[in-house]
Amino acid sequence: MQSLSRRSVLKSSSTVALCALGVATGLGSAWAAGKIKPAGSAALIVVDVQNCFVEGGTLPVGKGAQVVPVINKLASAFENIVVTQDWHTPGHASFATSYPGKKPFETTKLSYGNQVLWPDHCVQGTDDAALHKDLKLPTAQLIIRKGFHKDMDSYSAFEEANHKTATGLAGYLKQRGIKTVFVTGLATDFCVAWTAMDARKLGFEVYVIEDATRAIDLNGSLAAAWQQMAAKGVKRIQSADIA
Ligand code: VGL
Ligand code: ZN
Repeated sequence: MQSLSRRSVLKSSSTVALCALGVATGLGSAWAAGKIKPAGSAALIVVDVQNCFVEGGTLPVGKGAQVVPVINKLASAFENIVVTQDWHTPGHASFATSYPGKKPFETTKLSYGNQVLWPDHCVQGTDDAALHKDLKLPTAQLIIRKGFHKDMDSYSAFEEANHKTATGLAGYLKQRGIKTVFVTGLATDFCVAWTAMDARKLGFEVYVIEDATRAIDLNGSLAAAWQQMAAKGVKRIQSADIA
């Protein structure tokens, strides 16, 4: 009898220790007792929630529109919000139609490395490239457009695919005293992941809010993206973790 109750005490104290470890290291949100309250030095980045990436668009991400109410709700927790738009020229280098014989979702080699070839999407000024009509972010302060150089793609909101050409977003955030970014939007495994990883590289603390994203998941790209993000110190949380 006595040893039984002793064992149950031991068991419960080890659970407490695990919880404390989870909070201390920021490992996963499951252990976190408290919620995260974004500070004045935090920004919500809303990536590419555009008609092109939802049902009826030219490059629809499965269930893409489901991020809209999640992001609208998150917005009230942030003083600072930045929105991005994928904004390609007609005949863009990332379009399969720019290469005779190539089909969408095949790849090609460009000067800066491998390029996935996409259906024509998010062409500048088209309704397809407009922000989703139900996205309600009246307090957002900046809309940054990317992928507008005809010969180069830009998944990341910070730098284009050559890893040299800056979009200016890092300078903007740093001049405004932003230290932490929370990344949401479409697609988890492309523009969200590249934006999050570049933000780490540029010295920001970075969270990706998983249920405020949806993925394309091309040949295992989603699992690979989470792995690469974790390796770079990007923290994976859920919208319920935000106070
Ligand atoms: C994206 C593929 C091509 C994205 C943009 O927003 O994730 N993916 N262009
Ligand atoms: Zn694109």
